[in-house]
Amino acid sequence: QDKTSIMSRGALVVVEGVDRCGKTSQTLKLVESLNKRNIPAERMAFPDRTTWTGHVISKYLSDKDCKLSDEAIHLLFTANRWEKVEKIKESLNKGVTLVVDRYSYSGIAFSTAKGMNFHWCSQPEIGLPKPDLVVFLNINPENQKNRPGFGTERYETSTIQKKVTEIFHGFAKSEDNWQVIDANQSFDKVHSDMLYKIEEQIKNIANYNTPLQ
Ligand code: DGP
Ligand code: NA
Ligand code: NA
Repeated sequence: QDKTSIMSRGALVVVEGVDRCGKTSQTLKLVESLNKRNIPAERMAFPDRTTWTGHVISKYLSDKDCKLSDEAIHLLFTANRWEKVEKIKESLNKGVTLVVDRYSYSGIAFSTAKGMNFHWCSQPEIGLPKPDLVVFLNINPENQKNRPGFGTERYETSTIQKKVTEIFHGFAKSEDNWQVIDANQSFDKVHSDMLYKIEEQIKNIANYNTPLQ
């Protein structure tokens, strides 16, 4: 049998959570562990600050005098994801699993947290590849406070983060692809919990030949 016909596509795995929940180090470690197990995997992060839209987003986040309307910046964050769709599909079709640090859910949650309309915010996300699995790193506010402090970027305030947490909990209830991980545990325990969920997902895709939505 032709090798390509039995090769399964990669899994699209998104990791969500508030700032300082450990997403960056966990996503890096996950890719390392998957590769060690001979599962091809790559990390991706949104916003990608290296692209043209990413430059504007980075400026907006770091400079409070950067005046953009809420709608304009919301659409730029979304465009930053749309820029990567071809690359996402290409990787998955090659059999590479993608571990993505933030996605549409952050897009909707952070904008809704500042008072924008949830429905309006969701519309431009329609049509982006649907993640097979969203891992929500759920950390309680006391533990978030004890981790190295907030930087100076916009949104790094406890009011915003608290609202974002509530919106993420809403997704965890309403979306069928969400899994909640207790991010208050040790780094290694959080890692092994995440790895277990991801491997389970990869097996499912291989067994049932699940198409990407
Ligand atoms: P990060 O590089 O992951 O720390 O993200 C930068 C900040 O931007 C962080 O506070 C979360 C926020 N953010 C990430 N994605 C989006 C998005 O799509 N829309 C909005 N409004 N904020 C986002
Ligand atoms: Na941040
Ligand atoms: Na990050």
